Amino acid sequence: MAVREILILPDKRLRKVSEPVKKIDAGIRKLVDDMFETMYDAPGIGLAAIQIGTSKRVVTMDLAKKEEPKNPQVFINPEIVWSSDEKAVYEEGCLSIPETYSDVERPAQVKVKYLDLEGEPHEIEANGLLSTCLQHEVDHLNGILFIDHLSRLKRERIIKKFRKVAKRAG
Ligand code: K1U
Ligand code: ZN
Repeated sequence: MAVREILILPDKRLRKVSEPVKKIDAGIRKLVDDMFETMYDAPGIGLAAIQIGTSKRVVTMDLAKKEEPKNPQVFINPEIVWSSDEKAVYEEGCLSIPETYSDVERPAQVKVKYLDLEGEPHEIEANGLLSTCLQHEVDHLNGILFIDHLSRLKRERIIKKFRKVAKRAG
């Protein structure tokens, strides 16, 4: 297991559409281990494989509160198959856009199809933080960042700030 480097805006790889997983093999299991190690180290509540530079449709998540036991969840090839008309607003953050938080409006409920690490298919209906986090992570798999849901002005301000930071860092 290894803590991997998290890609930061404006890294172009964050805009790639990730490839479906065809076979859950040792490489995918190692990727998932590294993703959990990286997510817990950050710390974060979710991570998409592309955030550590691997363009595969794999998501890790743990929404357990500090006082609760860990609840690691893996979603392979997650697909949103239904979204509610009802909307919900949640303040989102992103490990690839550090220290930046903004209210984002998304469908309140979603149904998501995915495979677990054994390749077994599942379908869940999510609401609350699970719904928000799943939508945020599926967006990552499609090259979409939460700032794309903000006004152009807010988005461009954030991108400009991160371009400057990247330029200073060389
Ligand atoms: O995908 C990511 O960048 C991870 C992101 C997930 C997320 C957070 C909030 C709303 C939607 C999706 C994060 O984990 S940001 C960090 C964070 O929210 C957090 C970190 C430590 C404790 C509690 C929350
Ligand atoms: Zn994110």
